[in-house]
Amino acid sequence: LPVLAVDIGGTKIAVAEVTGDRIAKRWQAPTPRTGRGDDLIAAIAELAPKNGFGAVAVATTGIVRDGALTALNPETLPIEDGYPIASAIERAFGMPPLVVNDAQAAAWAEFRLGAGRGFRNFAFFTVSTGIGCGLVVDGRLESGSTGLAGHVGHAMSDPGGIPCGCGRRGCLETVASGTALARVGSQRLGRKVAAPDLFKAAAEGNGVAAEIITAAVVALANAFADLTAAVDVDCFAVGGGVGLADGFIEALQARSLDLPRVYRRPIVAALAGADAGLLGAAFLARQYL
Ligand code: BMX
Ligand code: ZN
Repeated sequence: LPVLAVDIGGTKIAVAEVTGDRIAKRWQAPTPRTGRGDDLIAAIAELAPKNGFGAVAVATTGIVRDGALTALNPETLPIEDGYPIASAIERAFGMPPLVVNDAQAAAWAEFRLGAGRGFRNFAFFTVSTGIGCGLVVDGRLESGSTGLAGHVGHAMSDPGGIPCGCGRRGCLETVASGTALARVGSQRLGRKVAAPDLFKAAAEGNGVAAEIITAAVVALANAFADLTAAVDVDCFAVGGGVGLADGFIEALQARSLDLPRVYRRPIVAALAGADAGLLGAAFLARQYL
């Protein structure tokens, strides 16, 4: 039987039927940003077929610990602290799901059959509403004892920077996420822009837009180097709406060439693209449920 896979992001929810290594069917809707976990479940129930599945797998933005979901950055996804997502999904679909952080799930999919295949240490980054990261070390997916492993979007990027929703200041996510690009872009261009508008403006020759994107690229390249120093990452794969925007990965690669050789590692696009979280959650469900 296929796996019902769900990916809850800060901007959209995707639901898919996963058969073997493939997505057979896929549905998508905007994430209800109401601050209530029950509204997420209702949105998922509306998208997904109710039966015909062998397992349910959920990848979600936020910290997942013992089947409960907490936002590290409530600006990326507003939700009650410790929302019991596993039991809510079980009530809606009649079976206990596997629940995992979205970037951790995507890292696992890329490691198993995508850009991370064959490496010993591998990192996946999603540059999206927030910045997520999943780490595979010595061939094992790291989640940590509290689910926090890989939350490199909250590594220090700018000590004098703005407060982050996580409670620190100047996190990578406040500099280089889609949310950050939209905020800084709107300020500096003097009109409301979303991240895609900023990329369009840069492509059309707007120097301010290009400068903002470069600052994000520099911050990410430095975070990659820090992580390489910490766990000797063999390869980085990048996904997410901003990460997969035209020219973004090329800019990261170019920037990494400015680093001392010891920190330079391959940077590639996530092969499963936007579906890596769905596939990774489905694989983990088959492995562990
Ligand atoms: C945030 C954090 C991570 C997540 C990352 C990418 C929350 C709600 N989320 O750093 O858990 O992996 O964003 O999330 O604190 P996305 O919504 O951009 O995919
Ligand atoms: Zn933070």
